[in-house]
Amino acid sequence: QKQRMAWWTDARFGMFVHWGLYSLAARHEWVKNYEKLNDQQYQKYFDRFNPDQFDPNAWAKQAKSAGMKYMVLTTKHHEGFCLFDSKYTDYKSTKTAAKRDLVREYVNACRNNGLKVGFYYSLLDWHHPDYTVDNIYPTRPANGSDSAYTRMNVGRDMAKYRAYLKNQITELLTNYGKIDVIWMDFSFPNKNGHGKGKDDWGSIELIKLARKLQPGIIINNRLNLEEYRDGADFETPEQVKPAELEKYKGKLWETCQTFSGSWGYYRDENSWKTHRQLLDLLITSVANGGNLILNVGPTARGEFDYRANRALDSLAYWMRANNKA
Ligand code: FUL
Repeated sequence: QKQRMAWWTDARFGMFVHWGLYSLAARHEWVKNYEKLNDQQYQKYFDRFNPDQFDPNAWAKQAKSAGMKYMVLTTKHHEGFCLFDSKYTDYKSTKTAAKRDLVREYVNACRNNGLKVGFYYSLLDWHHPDYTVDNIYPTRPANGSDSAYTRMNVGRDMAKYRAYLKNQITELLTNYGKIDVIWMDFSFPNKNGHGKGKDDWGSIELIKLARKLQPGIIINNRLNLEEYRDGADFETPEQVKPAELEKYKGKLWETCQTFSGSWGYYRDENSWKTHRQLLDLLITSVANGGNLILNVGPTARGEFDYRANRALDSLAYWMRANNKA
């Protein structure tokens, strides 16, 4: 493990990219859940997905000049939409006006710019017909009663959904060459008996599969295993304040952080961290022996928002100013 983690520990700084149909709504990647939208109401984002400004090379260049050494892109987020050409669904970018495998272009852009390649993949899926309705499903029963859940779940089959997970992880880790990081998201406690855990995902098998297909791959800890070290490589403290990072000292960890509150593009969110705060996060992470993965939520058209570009430019400026090598 130590050897496998060497480049990652050395890298210290990466870029997360949350991009999907929710970018069209421009008000949070959980919009389907927060606004309890059904598939039909959400369909308009699929119908209008047409990222005419998508240029992963520009993303990678921005990451690189800000001093980042790797990128992790949402190949599929909770909404279920795939940015890659999967054989197992039509809910994918190749079936939209984009008509392209966006993951492939992203992978090439990372490699061309000397960045390590990471895939985020959501275990949750608010679109797949076999995925059972649970306590964070967007259109769950209002009264939360067991019988209402049972009624909604007629015809849904998690065993089939688990096969889908395996098939897609296989595609992602077979069709795109060497993949450096896989970030599977996420587990949550079985609240009211309607939550999902490691047996629902088939976590142990997924980790084994990933290791078999990509022996050098680095895996995060969100598969709800008893012991995250049973196959997972690093902890993922999310949105923690710099002052709290000290408690992770001595572990392998990567804190994931947003510029503002949401991960997906949120046009009207005004809680952006200052450039000074971002720098503080980076320095504090490194000082406590961890990594920082800073997130960008590109717009529906595929560009970085001007505020994201300005923040990345400020980091790039600091990197250049302090690079005495
Ligand atoms: C969370 C997700 O629910 C968020 O949308 C985001 O992907 C973050 C990195 O992980 O658990």
